This record gives sequence, C-alpha cells and structure tokens, in this order.
Amino acid sequence: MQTKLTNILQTQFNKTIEDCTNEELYTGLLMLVKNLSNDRKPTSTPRKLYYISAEFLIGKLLSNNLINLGIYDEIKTLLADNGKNLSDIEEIELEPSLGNGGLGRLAACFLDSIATLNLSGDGVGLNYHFGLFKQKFENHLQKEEKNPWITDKSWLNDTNIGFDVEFNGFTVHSKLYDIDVLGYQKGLNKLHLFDIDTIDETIVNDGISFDQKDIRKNLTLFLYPDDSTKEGQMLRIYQQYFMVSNAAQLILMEEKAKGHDLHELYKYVCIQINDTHPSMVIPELINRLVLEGIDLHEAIDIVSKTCAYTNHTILAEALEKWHLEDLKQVVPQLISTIQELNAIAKSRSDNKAVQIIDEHNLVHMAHMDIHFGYSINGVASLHTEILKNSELKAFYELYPEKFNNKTNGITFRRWLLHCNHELSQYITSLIGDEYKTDATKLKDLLKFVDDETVLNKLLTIKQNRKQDLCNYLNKTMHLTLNPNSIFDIQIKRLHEYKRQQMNLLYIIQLLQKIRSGYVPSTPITFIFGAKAAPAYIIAKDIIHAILCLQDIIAKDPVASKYIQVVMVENYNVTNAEKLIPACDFSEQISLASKEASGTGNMKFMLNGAITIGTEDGANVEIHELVGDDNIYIFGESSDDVIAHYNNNDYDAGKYYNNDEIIKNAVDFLISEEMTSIGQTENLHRLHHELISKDWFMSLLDLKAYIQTKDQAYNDYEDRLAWAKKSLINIANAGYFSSDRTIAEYNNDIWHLDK
Ligand code: CRA
Repeated sequence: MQTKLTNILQTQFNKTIEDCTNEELYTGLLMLVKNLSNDRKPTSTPRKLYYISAEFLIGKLLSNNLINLGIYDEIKTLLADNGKNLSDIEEIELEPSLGNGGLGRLAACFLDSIATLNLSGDGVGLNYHFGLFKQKFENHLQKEEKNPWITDKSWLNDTNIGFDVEFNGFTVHSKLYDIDVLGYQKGLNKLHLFDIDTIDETIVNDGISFDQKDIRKNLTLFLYPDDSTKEGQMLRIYQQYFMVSNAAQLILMEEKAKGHDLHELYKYVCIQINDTHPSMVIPELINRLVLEGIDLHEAIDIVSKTCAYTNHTILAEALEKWHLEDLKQVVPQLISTIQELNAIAKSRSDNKAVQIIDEHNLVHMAHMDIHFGYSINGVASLHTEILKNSELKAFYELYPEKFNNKTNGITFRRWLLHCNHELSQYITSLIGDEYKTDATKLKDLLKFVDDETVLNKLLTIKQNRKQDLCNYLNKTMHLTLNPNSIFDIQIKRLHEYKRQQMNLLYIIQLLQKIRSGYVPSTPITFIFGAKAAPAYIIAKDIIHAILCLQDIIAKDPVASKYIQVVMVENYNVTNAEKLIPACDFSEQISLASKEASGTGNMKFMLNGAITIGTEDGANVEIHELVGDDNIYIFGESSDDVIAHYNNNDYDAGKYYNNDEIIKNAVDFLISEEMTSIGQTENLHRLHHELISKDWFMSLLDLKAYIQTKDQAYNDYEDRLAWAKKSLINIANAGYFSSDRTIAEYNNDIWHLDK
C-alpha cells in the first residue's frame, strides 16, 4: 500500500506523505480507495436486487472503505510514521446528508451487508445537492441552512448513463452518479444517485427556501422539501417519479444488456420498495413493460412478482396518499394504470380498508404496494404483529402469506470496528476475530461475565470514549463536559412519539429536587441530538425548551455541579459515531407501539450502554436477549396504549392535576425563569399541548420513568455490577448485525443466489 499511496501523491502533488497537507492526503487516499475498488470483483448472483430508497444516510466513507478493504491499520500506521493522523484527515471529508433518520441509515447499513454477503444488489436514490438541512441554534431556536456536500473530493463517480424522464408537458434528462459500495473483505456493488444537470443551486438564498415551481432548477436540491404548501407536495411527487422512472429504466437497460427475457423479469430482478416513497415504481415499470410489447395484464403479473415492500412506521403521516388530481398533473401517463390496479384490487376485495383509490380520490401508496408486491415486511417483531393485527389487518386477512418480519440490524463495521476501535480490538483479544463476520460469536464474551479484569477494562474503555467525546465536543462546539459524570444520551429525530419532552420533564423534576436539597451521588450529563422537521412546530418548541433548560442549569451555581444538559448541534452520522461509544444510558422511551424498531438502540447496546426504554420496537427483542437485569423497562404496554387510542380515554389533564411532581415539572416550562430567556409563545404552546392534548402520552409514563431512572442511576454506583450488565449487552448484540437481517431478506424474499 505504501508504494501505491506514495506513487499517487507523487504524481498528483509531487510530494511525500510527510510533506502533504491533510487535504492532499485525503485526496490521495480517496484515489487509492477508488483504484482498489476498481480492482475488486463486482458481486454477481443469478438474481439482482434494486433497493430503491428516498434516503441513503451513508455517513463519511473514507475510514469505512479502508476497513472494508482490510487496509485501515496499515494506512493508519503508515500515516502515523510520517507524522500524520488519520482522524485529522477524515475531518476533511464532508458528510453527505442524504437521509433523515433510521430509515436512511438502515438503507446504508443494508448496502454494506449486501455487498459483504457477496450478493448482487444496488441502491437507487437521488443526489440531493443540499441534503436534508444543516441545523444551527440561534437564540435557543433551531435554524435550518443548506448543507452542501458535493465537491471534487466526494465519492461520486460520473457515469455516462442518463435517461429521459417525462413529466406532464416537459421532459428532463437525468444524469447518473455512482458511489462504490465495498463489502467487508469482499463484494462490490453500487449506490446509484440520479440527478439533472440543470439544477440551479443559486436559487436557494438564505436558509432553505427557494422557488418550488421551477422543477428543472430545484428537483434534486433538497431531501424532503417543505410540503406544507401545495407546490411543495407537488415537488415531492416530481422527485418520487423522477427516482422511480430512472430506476425502472436502469433495470430494463441492465436486463436487456444481459440478454434476459423481460417476460421473465421476476426471475432475474427483485425490487425492494423502501417505505412508500418509491411506490410509483409499480405503475411505471408496468407501463415500461407494456411499451416493450408485453400485454398489460401480464406486465402487472410480472411486476407483482418482482416488487416487495417494507413498512417502517404505523404513523399515518408517513403512509403517503396522493391526490389522484395531483398525480394527473405531474404524471398523467400513470393514471390509467393506477386506475386499472385499483379495479383489480376491488375485484379481490370490496373491503374499503384495502382500496387503492378511496372515496376522496386519494391514492394510498402502501395499499398499491401490498396488492401488487409479493412481500410486505415490518422491521421488528412487535411492529410486524401490530401491522398484522391492527394497522393492516384487512390486508393480512387477504394475503397472510405475504406478511413477514425482518428485524432491523446495523453494520458492525461502522458501529463497532470503526467507531470504537479500542473496544473491537479488546474483544478480538478475548474471543478472536470471527465475530467480525459472524456476529453471533460475540456470545463467547459471556465466559468473562465474572472476570474482574475484563470488567474493569470495559470500564476503562468506556471512560476513554467519554474523554474522546469531551474533547470532540470541546473542539467542534466549544462545549465543556464532565467526563466523570454519567452520560445519558437521547439522539434521534425530534418527534413527539419519541418523547424527548418526557426526558426533558425528568430533568426538570430533578433540577427541582436538587434545588430543594437533594444531592445525586454521581453527576449526570443529559445529552440530546435531534433535528426537527422544519414545519413541525411542536418539535421545534421542544428543542427550544431543551436549549433554554440547558442555559438555566448551566447558570445555576448549585445544580450545575450535579447536572448538565447538552444539545448537540446538527446531529448526524459523524457525531453519532462519537456519541454512541461514550454512552452509559441509552434513552429509548417512545410511546409503546409507535417506534417501529429503532436502530440507535442496537448501536448503543453494541457499545455497552444500558437501555432505559419502553416495550417498543426492537427494545422488546433487546429485552428478551439480555433479560430483566440488564435493561430498564418501564411504561404502559403497546396493547394498553392502543386501547387508549381506540377508547379515546387518555386524559393528560388528569395526570397533570393529580400529581404534584408532574404539575410542577410541566409548569416550569412557563415559569418566569424559562420565559425570561426563551420565547413566551413557544413555551406556552408546548405547555398547553402537554396538558390538553399530549397525543403521545408523555404524562402517562412520566412517573414510571422517573422511578426507573432513579433506580438505574443508583445501580450505576456499583461499577463492577454495571460493567457486567454492559458486557451482557455487548455479548448479545450479535443478533442485531445487519448481516443477519440481510441474510433473512435474502432467504425469505430476494433469493438472489438461487
Ligand atoms: N423513523 C422508524 O420510525 C425504524 C426506521 C428503520 C423509521 C424507526 O423505528 O427503526 O424507520 N420509520 O426501519 C420511518 O422513517 C417513514 O418511516 C424511522 O426511521
């Protein structure tokens, strides 16, 4: 490797490693990795998967690619020998913000595992120039800015591929960019990101607003552009159609090049529809097969045997429904096909719950996916059960054989090997290397469950990661944290169902307790990281309240000795990689039934944090794996929560009025202390929401949450007992490797190697 790298640097910059700047070294390493990818054998299986997704939250790629090429240690040492530091060089890389949350990060983990299992499977998505948005805090409020990431030093490779995509009245010509996806030790696939040349970045001035009408200029500027206006909604339809029309054309182009008979497309191709954003691929592919001379009903049959759909949420907001009229305006060519699909669906069942076009002329994208796909899966066992038994019950009765569960997973390459080298090396020293390709081998760690040397070493490693995080936050955000405090972390999108507001109320009641004389045994640092959707008012109010509380506590001479609140700006993959290994307490406190799976919970567990959580999503499976003693579970069950919704009998006011602690905590939000530094309007709105509506029932579980947390902090004091819990969590995390998830997708749905 040394010669290869020095040659590149010599030709590019006429310099040695030692003389190069970090920027030059970054460029050199990028070229080295791209060269080595070219040498690698692309995957090849009898069938090929196309994983279509609006999001691919891939994170920075340099280190991961070095790891997957097996040259990370060699390069690191080589650089160090020449006075250079790989982590400084990594900082040059900009993180593409091509995703929002778990769904996008899941897609990225899946690509890693698909390549690692040597399965042929490419991702297909869009090349958003400014990604989601960059979050800034100003006056305790979230402000959104564009987040440019494409430079001449990015991982995108130009291709000569492009297609005509027709909209009502005009055509755009796409341009495809590819990113190589390297598996661990073997495997090479692609992430295909489509774009158009006419995008005009200059139409975005301040913040993230722009003229939403000019599709040629704005089509791929942002992921999830504001859809609170009609134009914004139309833009999303344009984006989705652009994505799937390109995907369909790419698939047919590749299949024809392979000489495959399109009548048998389903034998060679499998399309995974990641949530409803890519659903229009169904009518689009049908239309394109018809253009190839295939009869409409045969085309429908072929596509139905090719497409599979993953559902990621039961929240109505994400189960997209488009007005037939709006679709007609953007993609009139799909309408008759969608109407035909609707007619077929009706002939299969007259149950209104399963119709595609409803009486308001809304097209239910998920319904189309279920009728005209051969598999539908949820993302954790509880979630799949809820789909079968309540949300999609009518569909389950119609097509029981289509339903299956695929509990989410995470790639251990990024979420252990890369983000916590020391831990991964220590694990290797105890049980060998095999866990890197067979994660279930982590179970061998259980041999050391009573070994004090091992337990103490785990504590030391955790302490080192906490110190690293302190240094990082100090350098990047000028924050000063106490490395000897408990790190209690909640990082995820800001949403009421995830109940950051309940965590906030916990902290407020603790502040009030400290002010009346209570002294915690160990100081606690409460860390948050979350972006709120720009149009989601209450979510932004919650961020506002957290930032105000952060200030109040920092200025309190007594309380600041024991507690600190830190909200990390612009939460993303890069800072998650620092936060997760440093965590003691993983907050997974969604209202039971609402979090389809969660994947942060798995990353924390793998890095030895202990979960405090509800019986929701994959927490249920974590609980089963580690047992009662190694997780802190609280709160009402999903059955009870669903019953509250069905009976409409949850009354937040009752909890507020009948409990002093709850009332005092909630009222603190509108106290003079808060309103004097924050915005009265926002704080009152949040207060009012909590006591009058509280749609996600944060007051319901608050008391149980307080008791459980107090118990957990108490248990933390016995350091060895705590380390034992930590070890048991790590040892049982193997199940959550995305290699396992992908093997299941392949065995049950894709059958790529058969
Ligand atoms: N927000 C779910 O809410 C789940 C991921 C990945 C989500 C998470 O619980 O872990 O998907 N759903 O399956 C979603 O985005 C549109 O729905 C998520 O990322």
